[in-house]
Amino acid sequence: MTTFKELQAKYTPLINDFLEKQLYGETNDQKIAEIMAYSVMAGGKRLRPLLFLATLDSLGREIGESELRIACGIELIHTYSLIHDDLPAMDNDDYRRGRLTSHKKWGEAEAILAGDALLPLGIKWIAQGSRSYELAEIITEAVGPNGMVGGQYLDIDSTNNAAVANDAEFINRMEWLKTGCLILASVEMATVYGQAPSGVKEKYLAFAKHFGRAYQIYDDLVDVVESQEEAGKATHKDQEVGKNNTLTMLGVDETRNDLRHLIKQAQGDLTGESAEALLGFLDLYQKVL
Ligand code: GRG
Repeated sequence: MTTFKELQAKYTPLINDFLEKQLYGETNDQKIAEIMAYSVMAGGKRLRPLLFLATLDSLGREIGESELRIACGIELIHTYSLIHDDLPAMDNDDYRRGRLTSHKKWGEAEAILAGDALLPLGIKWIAQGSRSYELAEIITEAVGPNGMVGGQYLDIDSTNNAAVANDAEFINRMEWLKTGCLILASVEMATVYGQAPSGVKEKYLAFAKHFGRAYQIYDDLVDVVESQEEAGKATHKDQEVGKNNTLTMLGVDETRNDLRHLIKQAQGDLTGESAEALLGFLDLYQKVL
């Protein structure tokens, strides 16, 4: 059985090679390909494509060119969301993945267009790799108004709205839509593509829901832990810009407790499954506990 570390070591370079080669190979205008590749090839963790591949591996399925194409399609869609999230009209960030954000490097219109180009290309790769209407439906639902875009809208809409600062139900929903839906879709597409039996599929989806919920609060905790290490104090940029999230609602200690609880639940979800590679994703969270 493959461990998470083995899977990561084997597939991260394959994902990176595929992304770079196909982005330039399938785009007629090499300048827009360069703008897209600037963000795609900036050293992301490839978490969502690896989740897709780890699920297939845990289901005992082979991984070849088609599976890699689907996995990379997910990464294109994720990268589009990061480029747009960083824009002045949204989070207005200057740096992402250790380099200038797309709009800082290329200009705002160029960054919008690079994101606009990555979204349909990602959907095309998933459709080409899977030849499945069901996968196309899962991914488009996950990133549309009932998923990631819906969550981003709630986030923007609730910024500086103190009335929701302690509304746990609202904050859970917003974070789930913004971050969890695409993570769940990455696993769900693999269970459909890999033809998991329904009892098995349910366990994998339960895992993905707990893992995906945990990922957003982990991401916020990383900021705090890193700023504590750097500046010796607990600060969080979201507090400064009026954002509402689990961390601003509960504080560091309770958020950590939530994360510990979610990890336990995710481990329990896969009881009885040989899913070592998937369970290994939970080790990521140790960094902030
Ligand atoms: C603009 C439609 C639209 C949506 C944006 C993904 C997102 C929604 C916003 C990004 C802001 C953010 C921190 C969201 C939480 C999701 C998240 C943790 C993104 C970062 O993903 P990682 O950690 O990053 O996988 P890398 O760079 O490793 O891919």
